[in-house]
Amino acid sequence: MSVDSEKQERVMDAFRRWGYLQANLDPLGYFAPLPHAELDIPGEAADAARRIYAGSIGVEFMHIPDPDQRQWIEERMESAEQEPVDRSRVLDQLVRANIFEQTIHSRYIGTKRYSLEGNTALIPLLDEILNSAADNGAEQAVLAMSHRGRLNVIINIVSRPAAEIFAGFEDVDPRSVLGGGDVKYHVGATGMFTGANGKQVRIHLVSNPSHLEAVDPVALGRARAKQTRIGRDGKLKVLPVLMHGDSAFAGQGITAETLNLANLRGYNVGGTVHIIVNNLIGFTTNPSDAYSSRFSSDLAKRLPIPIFHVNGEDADAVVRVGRMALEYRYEFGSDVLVDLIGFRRHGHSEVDDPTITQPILYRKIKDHPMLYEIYARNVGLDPLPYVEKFQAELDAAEKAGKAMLKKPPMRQLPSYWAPYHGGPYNPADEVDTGLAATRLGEITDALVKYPEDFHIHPKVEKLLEQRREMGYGKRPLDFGMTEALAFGSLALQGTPIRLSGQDSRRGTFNQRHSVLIDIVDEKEYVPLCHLAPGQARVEIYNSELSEAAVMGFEYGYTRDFPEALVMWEAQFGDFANGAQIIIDQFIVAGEDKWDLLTGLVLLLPHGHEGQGPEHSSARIERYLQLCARDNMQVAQPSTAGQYFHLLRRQALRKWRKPLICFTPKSMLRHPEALSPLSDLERPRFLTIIPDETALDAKRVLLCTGKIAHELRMERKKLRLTAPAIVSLEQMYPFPEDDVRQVLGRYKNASQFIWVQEEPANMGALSFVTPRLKRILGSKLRSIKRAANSTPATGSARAHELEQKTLLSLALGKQG
Ligand SMILES: Cc1ncc(C[n+]2csc(CCOP(=O)(O)OP(=O)(O)O)c2C)c(N)n1
Repeated sequence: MSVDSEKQERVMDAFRRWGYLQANLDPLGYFAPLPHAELDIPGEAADAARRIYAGSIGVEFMHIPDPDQRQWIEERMESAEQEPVDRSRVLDQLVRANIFEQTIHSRYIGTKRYSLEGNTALIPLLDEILNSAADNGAEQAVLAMSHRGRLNVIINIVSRPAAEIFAGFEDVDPRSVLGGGDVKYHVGATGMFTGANGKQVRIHLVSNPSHLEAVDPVALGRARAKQTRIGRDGKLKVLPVLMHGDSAFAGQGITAETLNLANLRGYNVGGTVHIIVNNLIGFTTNPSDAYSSRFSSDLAKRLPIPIFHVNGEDADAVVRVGRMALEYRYEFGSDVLVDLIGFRRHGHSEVDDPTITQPILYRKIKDHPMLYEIYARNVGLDPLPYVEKFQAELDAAEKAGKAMLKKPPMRQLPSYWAPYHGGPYNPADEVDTGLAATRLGEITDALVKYPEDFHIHPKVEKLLEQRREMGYGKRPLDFGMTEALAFGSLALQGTPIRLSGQDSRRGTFNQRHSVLIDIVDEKEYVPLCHLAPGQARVEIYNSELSEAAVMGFEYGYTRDFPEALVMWEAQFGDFANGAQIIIDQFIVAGEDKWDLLTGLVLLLPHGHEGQGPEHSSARIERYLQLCARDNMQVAQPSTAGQYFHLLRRQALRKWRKPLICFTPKSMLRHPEALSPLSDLERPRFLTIIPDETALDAKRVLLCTGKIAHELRMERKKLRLTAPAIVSLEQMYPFPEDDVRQVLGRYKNASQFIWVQEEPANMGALSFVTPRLKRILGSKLRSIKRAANSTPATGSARAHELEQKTLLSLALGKQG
């Protein structure tokens, strides 16, 4: 290399590294060029580099360690030949984006729509991304976004008829959604995008709640499920695109959790295209109060991915970035981020006055022309014919929308949902879940087998030997074994299994051992994947250490894999509240809000065992408070056999409802909770287990979970034959008929006592009390810990004392 070209290369390198800091990134001048000593270079070479790296595009990529990836960006950015842009198409889209907003603005004054104006280049950006995706083999795209510009995207990208949006504004059919439904800028939509190349991509815009960014992992879970269904080319054919707000992206922790999923084997989706629809404001808050770094996107630098900042008013540059971003995703299977920088023309919503908090900015914005006008002038096209054509389309759509008696759903569910239904519980949905002993023996053979040259850990070898005995009825079965038998039998019946959670492969409590690790070379062997040819897939993953993103991902997965048994497992149930938004906004309410079902299972270890306030309670009370209209199932199987039936029931019934399953910790292998093989042969899960040994008792103790076992042990220790101890295994839907029938068998009983180890303001007490009173009237009492602000004491000895008191209160004074 000559001295000159070496110097030129050094200059170029400085701009590759820092050029984005001086790029002309936003239409209203918020990002003043940041002085940078290394860029303070005079001369032609510097000017040329400046044009490339400090124009309307500023790209951050020098933090990417892989030289091939950096070089790819350099070549694309520095190439002398710019690929052509179809300016007529871009103008048409800008017109459509702008005129749609203006039309709604003028016809429905004072109605919220969360206008895209100021960032309408999002439409040509998405158009280019999807067009290029189709060129690269994409057949479907899963899109997620919040309120801003959503209606615009639904019309212009998802291609829903505008009449449907007008019908939403007219609120044509309020009775159909009384008490349910959702606002129009939250519901999802499906449609067919057609690119300039004539190719089509099926679009799924995911339904989402107000809670910003919560939909991110859900969309990725959906993409992963779709990709898995397709198989080998799945990642090619299904593209995930996540759109973020600038304040939300910087502020919401779930964005960090979601980014961290990118390269994990259980969650990879072949690269996500992220777009920050950046208007440099969040409601009334300026960026200086919303993020601690220069760019909202800075969080994304945790990944080795390129970040393209682009001035939203240079539509040609936006389109170019869209193409580069998409092709990068396909070239490297990597995430990529586009920071589309514009402004917000109106207040946060259209009923909000932004001049109160940003008076100078909004004086500037008031006189700022529409982007389509700027673009038409710059490229020398007359916008009028485009405007007139679209306006005529909208006028017709408005009439059609007003004429609609009922707002049509903006989406079609894929055909794989056809066999499943939600709605109220119907006993006719029940199916038998038991299996013959011979079949269980066959499955056991496959579960305990591993290759001959596999060096097994001696402890695991012993465990497998015990499991073999269990599977042949030579010793009672524990939870680890019945779970394996449930998974194995379902996989053999064609139900795919997916379980993820922290340390789920081995199991937090050393109980699962779904993956065997060779002690010589750490190779993995998963017996559940080698049961028989033609079996369904079994996937069990250790997740990242997050609750919200992983649970959201699994919820999303269920949305596109209804025939699979999909489970998210908490390390301890106490930690699930890190995902409270996913629980409240998606799992619990999705059916009522969006008519969308899920069969997701939450496995939540629960039980007071002296491990302190954060390792005791999965908060049964909270789930029960969220139950209404048969929206989900809440169960606590007290034996290994019950757990087997519950899991199989969830997969085999066609009723798709979330299952909140409280699972044991110390009881996983406890003799009291073990089951004989015959328990797996009986037909079904029992919603309530009677105490056959004490049918004459005068007092009946009713409980759920571990305390029933402890009471039984204590009763045995005290050599008592009463009281009766009945275990409620399913709390919701409350099995009133079964409870009535079981309790009715205790003819001599004059006292029924709900016994729980949780404090009075927690556990199932406040849920079961009115329901049991309906059956028992004034004969109902309760025994529990005193109400408290924390679920459990931090002292193991205090716990023991409390537990003893509970037991003796419940068992004392036999009447
Ligand atoms: C988790 C959450 N917290 C608070 C809100 C209330 N909220 C709605 S929009 C908004 C501002 C969003 O700003 P930004 O992410 O920049 O998107 P923009 O509206 O500017 O497009 C806030 C705080 C919310 N919807 N979700």
